[in-house]
This record gives sequence, structure tokens and C-alpha cells, in this order.
Amino acid sequence: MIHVRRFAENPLIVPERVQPWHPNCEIVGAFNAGVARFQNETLLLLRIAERPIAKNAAEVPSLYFDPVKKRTVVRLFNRNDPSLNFEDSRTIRPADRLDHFIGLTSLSYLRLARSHDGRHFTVDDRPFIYPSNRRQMFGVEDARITQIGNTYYIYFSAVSPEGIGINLVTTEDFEHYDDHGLIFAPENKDTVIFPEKINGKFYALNRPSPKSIGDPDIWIAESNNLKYWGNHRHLLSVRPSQWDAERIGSGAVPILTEKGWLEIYHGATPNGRYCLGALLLDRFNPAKILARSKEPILEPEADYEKKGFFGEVVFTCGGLARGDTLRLYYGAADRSMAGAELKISEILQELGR
Ligand code: MAN
Repeated sequence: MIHVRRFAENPLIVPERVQPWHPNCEIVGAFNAGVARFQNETLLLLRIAERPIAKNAAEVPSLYFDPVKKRTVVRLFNRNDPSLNFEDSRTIRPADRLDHFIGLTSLSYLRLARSHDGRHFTVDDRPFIYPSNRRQMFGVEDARITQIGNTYYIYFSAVSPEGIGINLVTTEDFEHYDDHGLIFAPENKDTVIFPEKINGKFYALNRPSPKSIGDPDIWIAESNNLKYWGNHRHLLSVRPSQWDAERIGSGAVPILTEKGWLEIYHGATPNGRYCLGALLLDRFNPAKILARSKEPILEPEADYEKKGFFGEVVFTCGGLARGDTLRLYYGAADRSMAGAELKISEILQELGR
């Protein structure tokens, strides 16, 4: 039995508490944050979703970064335009081709929040990572952070008209960063880099979305330098008619336990309900699966997880392990940030270890 102890302070960060960065705009989400420890503080690298305030019910204004003008511009859509579909709160699609994409209803960028106790956070008043080129023009989203020595490897979805890929940057001070471009080409999301070399190699889990044959499954890749990745292998499949039937993706940066690497991943149903489950990988060969949870370890139950910008979603980009306690941070309903504590031993027991 896994006891999930949600923080009494949940939701920890809500969009109303974050000041918009652009004039005449509103924040619709402060969620899906990467997590790091830096100078005795817990840092959350939040995904902030911002959009212009609509002037009337028919107007759907959106933002994107114009890589030629080098600034953020507003694009207006009309909700009554019969050639467009607005049913998914996150995207604007052609009415006759719902598998195609025209734009996102908000622009995401990454902003830091800092805390001394891991429960009360102060959000920086400016972005830390903001779209700055064509491959990021529709936003940067869902950062994960792996610390190796004094270097923090930060990688996130970079969204552009050419697709969604994984962009790597590095920082040592959370003030400046170096941009290393895409480490996984479109479409790829939900990458996590293991925090140490295993048998002389770095490893990353990632989630391509094949368009002709294959499912949005989890893959594993190797690298000598964290920038060039190869030996790509399929790792984990979606499971028809279960909670992780439609798509899966890695969530938290893997945690080394006495039984192997513990990975908290997300799975979604065809109607878009996102839950979190656990995966145990071999300590010396992370391409070998030792166990996978049958039931979710965390599912949308609280009000702030069920209702939001896109409801029925719990989505993690990281946690902090201390002894047997895993402090997991997660985005709730594509809107706010929440936290919960779980016992690693209980998760391992549920996995049959
Ligand atoms: C999906 C969702 C959105 C996200 C886009 C682009 O539609 O995950 O939240 O903005 O993909 O990544």
C-alpha cells in the first residue's frame, strides 16, 4: 500500500500569484516544474503559460516569439471561424484535420521559484529561459533538471512549426546558461537524463511520437558527453485499456535506490487523464526493466488536480529523495504546482521488490 501524503499547502503555486511578464496578458498556468537543489534552496523551474487577455468572447489571442523580429508578437484567432477547432483548451487546430496543428492557446516559458522549506515558494519576477530562436517560437515547456557535479543540465520541450524537440541548456548559477540546441529531434518529449554514468555511459529516457508505425512509448539512449545521443532502444510500451494506454513518458529524473533506478513516469488514457506510475530499471543496465506498477501511484483526486486549464492531470518533472522519503513535485490540471511525499520503500514493495 502506497501512502501519498499531499502537502497541506497544495496547490503550492497558482497562476494568480504570478505577475504576467507581458503587458495586457494573463498567466493561465504555473506548472510542470523541473526541480533542483541549489545553494540550500529548493528551486522549481516552472512552466509559465501566458496569453493576451481577450477583448471579447469571439477573440482568441495567442502569443509567439517571432525569430526574425526577435520579439514576442500577438496573433489573433476568431472563435467563430468555421475552419478552426478550439475544443482542446491547449491547441488551435484546423477543423477538417484535428491531427494537425495551427497554434497553441498560450506561450510557455520557464521561470524560477525558490524555497527554503520546499513548501513555500517565491516566484522570480522575470523569466529564466525564454524563447529566443525559431525552434522555440511556440514556447519552451516541461523542464527537467539533472545535476552532475556543479553543472545543472536543463532540458525541455522546444515547440516550433517544425515540431517539438528536446533542447538542452547548461547552467552553474541559475543566472546565465549556454544553449546546446536540440538533443532529440521532433517529435520527442519527456526526456530524463540519469544523474551519473552507468558502466561508463550517460543514459537518457525519451519519448518519440512515431506517426506511421508505433506508439508514443518510452525509449532509452546512450551518450559519452550528454550532447550526442545514440544506441536508441525501445524500452516501455503503452498498455491497451489500462491507465497508461494512450501515451506514456518519463517524468522525474531517475532516483538510485538499493533495488535499482526508480523512475516515476506518466501515462494517459485516450480521453487525456494523466496518472503517475513507477518503473524499476536495473542499476547497471537501465535498458533492463525489473518492474512496472500495475496501478497508478498517484492519480487526479484533489479538486486542483481534477479541475484546471486541462483537467484530470497529474504530471511530474522531478522530485527530491532524502533517505526513504521522495518529495515529488507535480503539475496539477495544467494549471498549478503541487507536492506530495511518498515512501520509496512502499513504492518498491508495490513493485514486488
Ligand atoms: C500538448 C500539450 C500542451 C503542450 C503542447 C505542445 O498539446 O502537452 O500542454 O503545450 O502539446 O507541447
